[in-house]
Formats: sequence, structure tokens, C-alpha cells
Amino acid sequence: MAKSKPKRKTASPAAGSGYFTLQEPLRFAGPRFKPSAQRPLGYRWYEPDRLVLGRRMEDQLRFAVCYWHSFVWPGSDPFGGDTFQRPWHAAGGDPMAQARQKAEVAFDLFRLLRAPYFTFHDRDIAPEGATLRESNLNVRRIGELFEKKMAATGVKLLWGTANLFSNRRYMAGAATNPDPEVFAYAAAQVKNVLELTHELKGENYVLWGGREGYETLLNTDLKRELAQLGRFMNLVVEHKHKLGFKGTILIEPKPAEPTKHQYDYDVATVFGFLKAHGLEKEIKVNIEANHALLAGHTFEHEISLAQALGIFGSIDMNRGDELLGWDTDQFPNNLPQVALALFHILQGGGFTTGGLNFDAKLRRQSIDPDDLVIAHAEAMDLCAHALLIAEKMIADGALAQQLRQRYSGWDGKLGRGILGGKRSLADLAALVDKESIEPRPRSGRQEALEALVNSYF
Ligand code: XLS
Ligand code: CA
Ligand code: CA
Repeated sequence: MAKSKPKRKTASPAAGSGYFTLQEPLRFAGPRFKPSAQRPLGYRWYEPDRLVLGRRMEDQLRFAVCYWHSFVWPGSDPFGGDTFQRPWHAAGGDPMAQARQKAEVAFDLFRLLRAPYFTFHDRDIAPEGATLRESNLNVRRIGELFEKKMAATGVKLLWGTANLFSNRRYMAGAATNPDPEVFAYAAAQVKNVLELTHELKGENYVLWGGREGYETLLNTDLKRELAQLGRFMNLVVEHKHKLGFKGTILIEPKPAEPTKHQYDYDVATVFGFLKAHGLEKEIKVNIEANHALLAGHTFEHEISLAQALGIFGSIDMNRGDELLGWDTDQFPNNLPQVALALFHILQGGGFTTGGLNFDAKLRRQSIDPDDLVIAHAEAMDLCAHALLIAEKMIADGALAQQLRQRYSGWDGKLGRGILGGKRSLADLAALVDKESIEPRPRSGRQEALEALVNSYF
């Protein structure tokens, strides 16, 4: 029998998983359309082809749905277990068959939302085997399934990452573990996922510090652990170049949780670390809204600082809770906060390889499969709405104008002379004396600027 040409598309892009009520992908229905209480759901603001500052809305926002919160987390908290009861978590099932079922539902959600990207950890997508070889193979098998599904649906991979924190072997960290065998094991795991990310044409590879931190200095050699972490990052970068992976390597800062002190505390700390290890041109940051809050910063502070330092990469969009001190990873729903974050991102030129990943999870009482659709759709709509407001802030130009004016002295003779290194401390002292300089304080106009921002809503 003659061999037929292998078919590229194994699944019809329109084939649903049957897990959600919605059958057809969400469409733009316009701002008058009522939110999700009224079915069928439609986007009020998310209009992928609409041009926003010269780029399609879809290309400005580069939405990604994350695998872990939506398809792996069962709704457990420290006081109770599985509330979601996803069918692929049923006891006694074949773990690889369950992983395939999970992938079917995941790609169905991406399709229904029209989400252009997704993100995953190796352990999210495939079960851990008896050996690392087996685990890696499981990951690669699901990777093959992804390749087919990505070709069939057009969904792309924003980033892949390795879970170096759940298994008990990592309880004292991965790269920063006191045992070099754990370091080696973590390296082997990262190699596998980095290669898979490369093969799936992923646009970035993320390293979140997981358990890279400490609980007590009584059992921790900080100096050694930081050196180990620096070595690990260098190994990842070397391997990236060996592979010819053109994506960006990203570190995701977080100040605490799971460890009391995480080494990748915030953007400033990560930048210092990168400089110390000669990596500031190689690695950028993936900034998460909730982590910024936990570090005592605003999201836009972390974004602007990363831009100022030249290491802005991507964002994990979510929301923390003002009353809780931990990483609640809620879906974003605060329009002004998101608009300001997007304003800073757009002002810095927008995303390159990065995107907007919803590292966000349902509340554990949101147990209907449709809650996954609603939460993501509403979050995408909110971000699209926020993007349009950010566009107004930029197009109007008043905010940029006042900033230029506020610092205009630095474009003049004195400012340029100082920054150009042409004026010594003694020169400046002589100048103030000779010209009887007496600076005139000017208003920072914060309230006026805040009102101006509100006028864009
Ligand atoms: C955990 C982190 C994690 C990373 C990916 O707090 O947000 O989910 O985004 O490893
Ligand atoms: Ca995150
Ligand atoms: Ca988080």
C-alpha cells in the first residue's frame, strides 16, 4: 500500500472538547454588549484587528493563557483539597491519557478565547515518571501533541519553563541547593524544556526562582548559593546559544513565597545579580503584578525600572489582594491599575518577544468549567479596554509633555554639562557662587496629574 502523505492538521480548529458550554470562539460584540452575566459572551473591547498606536490590538497585547492555574491546580488551599474535580484529575486514570485530555481542553479554551499564546511548566503538561529520563520523555510526547495542535489552531507558545520547586528533591532549592546533584538534576530538566520550547518556536524561556531562597541563615551559605545561581543562569544562556534559540531568557522576580526570602526579590535585585554575573545583556525580566505588590512596589514601578535598566521583557498579568500578604494570583479587574501598567509598557515601545500572560487563577468556589472561559474573557476585555485608555494617554501627549517640561533643564547647557562629565564638584560650587544660583522650587502637580489621568477614563 502506498504511503499517504502525513497530514499536517490532525485536529480541526473548530473541534470542541465538550468541556465548556461555549462552542464557537468569542467575537467582538462592541462596548454596548453587556458583560458575561448575559450569554452568549462576546468581547466588548477586545478587537484583535483594531489598530492601536500602529499595531494590531492582538499584537500589542500578546495574550497568553497559563496552563498551571487553569488546568493543573485543583482548587486546593491549606485547609481543603480539590474543589474543581477536573476529569483529568480523576483517581486511577492513566496519567498520560489524562495529560492528553487536559491538552484537548486547554487548546479548546485557547480557541474559544482566541488567545494567541499559552505558557506551561514541564510538570503541568505531563506526569512525572520513575526516572528523569521517563519524565522528560513524557514531556516530549505531550510536546509532540502540542506541535500538532499549534499547527492546527495557530496558537503559539509565549514561553516554557521547568518546575524546579514542587518535588521534594527541590525542598532546599534547585540551583541553590546544598547538594550539587540537585543542581545537576535541575540542569537536566531545564535542558529538556528549553529544547522543547525552542522546537515549539517559543518566544521566551522563563526562570522563576521557585525555592531559590532560604528559610534561615543558620543553615544557609548565602555567598555560595548566589554563586551557584549565577553559574546556573550562565549554563542556561550558554545552552540557549548552542541551540540557536532566538527567544529571550527571562527571570521572574518575587520577594517571598515559598521561601521566606527569595533571591530574585524584585527588578532592582535581579539587575544587580545579572550585572554581577555578566548577564545583563542576556537575561531580561518577566514582571508579575502580584509579585510587585508583595515586594512593596507598584506594578508600574517594576515595569518602568526594568525599562530604565534595559531589561524589560514580559509580564504576568494578575492582581493581588490588598488585605492579604500572599500571592493570590487573581484575575485583573482594576481598570486604572491595568491602564497605567499598559501606558508604561506602550511608552517604552511595547512588547518585543514578551507578552501578557494571565498567571491568574479562579477562586476555589468558581467550580464551573465555564468559569475558566468567563474569567479569561473578562480579563482580556479589561486589558483591551485598558489598552485603549493607555492609547489615549499617549496620543494626547499631555503626560509626556509635562514630563519633558519638568526635566527640560537637563537638556540645557548646565544639565548636559553635568551629565556629560564636564563639570567637577568644584566647578559646580564655583558656578553657584559666581552666578548666585538660588533654585526656585516648582510644583510637582501630583493632584493635577492624577486628575488628568482620570480624565482619560
Ligand atoms: C509563582 C510564579 C510562577 C511563575 C512560573 O509565584 O508566578 O507561576 O510564573 O514558574
Ligand atoms: Ca508568575
Ligand atoms: Ca504569582
